[in-house]
Amino acid sequence: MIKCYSVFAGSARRQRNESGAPSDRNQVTDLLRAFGWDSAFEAHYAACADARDPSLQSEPGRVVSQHKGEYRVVTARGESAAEPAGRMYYEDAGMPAVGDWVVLRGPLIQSILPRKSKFSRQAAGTKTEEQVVAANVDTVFLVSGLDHDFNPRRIERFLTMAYESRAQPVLVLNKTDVAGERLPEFVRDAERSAPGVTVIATSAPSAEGVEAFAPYLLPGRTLVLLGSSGVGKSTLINRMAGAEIFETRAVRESDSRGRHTTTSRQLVVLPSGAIMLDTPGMRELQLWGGEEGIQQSFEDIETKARECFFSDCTHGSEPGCAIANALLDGTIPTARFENYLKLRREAHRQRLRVDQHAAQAEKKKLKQLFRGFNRGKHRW
Ligand SMILES: Nc1nc2c(ncn2[C@@H]2O[C@H](COP(=O)(O)OP(=O)(O)OP(=O)(O)O)[C@@H](O)[C@H]2O)c(=O)[nH]1
Ligand SMILES: [Mg+2]
Ligand SMILES: [Zn+2]
Repeated sequence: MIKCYSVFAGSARRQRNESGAPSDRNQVTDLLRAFGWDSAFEAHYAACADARDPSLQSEPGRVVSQHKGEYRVVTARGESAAEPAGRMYYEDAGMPAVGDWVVLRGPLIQSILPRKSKFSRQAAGTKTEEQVVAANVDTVFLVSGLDHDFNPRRIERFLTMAYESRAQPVLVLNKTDVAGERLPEFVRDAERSAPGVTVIATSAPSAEGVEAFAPYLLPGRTLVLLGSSGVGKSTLINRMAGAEIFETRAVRESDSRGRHTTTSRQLVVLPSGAIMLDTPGMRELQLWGGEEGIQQSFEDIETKARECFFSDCTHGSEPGCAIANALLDGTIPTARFENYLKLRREAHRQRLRVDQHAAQAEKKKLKQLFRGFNRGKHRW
């Protein structure tokens, strides 16, 4: 894969003097700014203990890629390898993710600066564990392919998680060239699954519709493309970059399934100055949190439910049920309402699991504290 940093890596090298220290503070700030550094992160960094102690020689950096525990970060010195400091593994604050601004001492990541947004999911496996897919993102593009991939229920799930992330969601319907006459139907279904959300329709190989990305491709803004494997995420980024920076591979013809061509998450700076994160395809996403996201992604349903005659209406056979009326006249598609209930149940169960997990961790911690105190009791 060809890297897109070359412009910045070069300027980073120019900024280094003999000792490897940045030579010009403004230039350095420019480099960090190219990766999205702003006054809010600067304030977070200035407030952290590491930064206040000059003897520690800490510096801020952004995680630009992560692959099987290997991190790459960009600091004022350019791009280099980094790894979390040992204590990060057993502290409860979580591990760095791509897009994070972190505090480094040498190659060791000491801490994560507060995030302005994070797109999370329940990690694969049985453990109750958060996986941050992308951090500090401004706009999340949720990409669907207008072939076998298109699924309004999946759009609703992704949208819920995008709202939960606090980034701005935009829907991308790619492969308009294969949609044929069904295009208006796809667009209508997508709009019903994502009320009020901007929908961009594109055909990546010919770059048709790709100009609609322009208002988002602003310098210093961080963008991410999410969607199933094979929907054309990397192809779209290549069109935006005007160069083949990411590898792409044909989907399986029988069912349009992708071949998981992109295998790691990576931030690149596009010629427009926007910072783009390509991600491996994700088909199934289990919620992490989600209760707030649901309120936003299903605002139409939540608003309608407030019109029911009874405030505790179960939307069954009660008289004056606004939801039942909306389902009957098709204002709210039945499958959408079912998905809303399903996601609410999933978010609720997930919260219970997280609470239980936190309670168990707290119990363990208290047990250790009591044991420690009892062991050292004779000394007090
Ligand atoms: N017909 C058509 N094919 C497209 C379009 N966009 C992408 N493709 C093709 O779809 C295949 C998969 O594209 P990729 O860009 O690799 O898909 P991806 O979403 O990055 O897939 P992963 O990296 O596996 O997650 C490639 O053969 C692309 O040429 C489109 O708009 N129309
Ligand atoms: Mg890809
Ligand atoms: Zn009701």
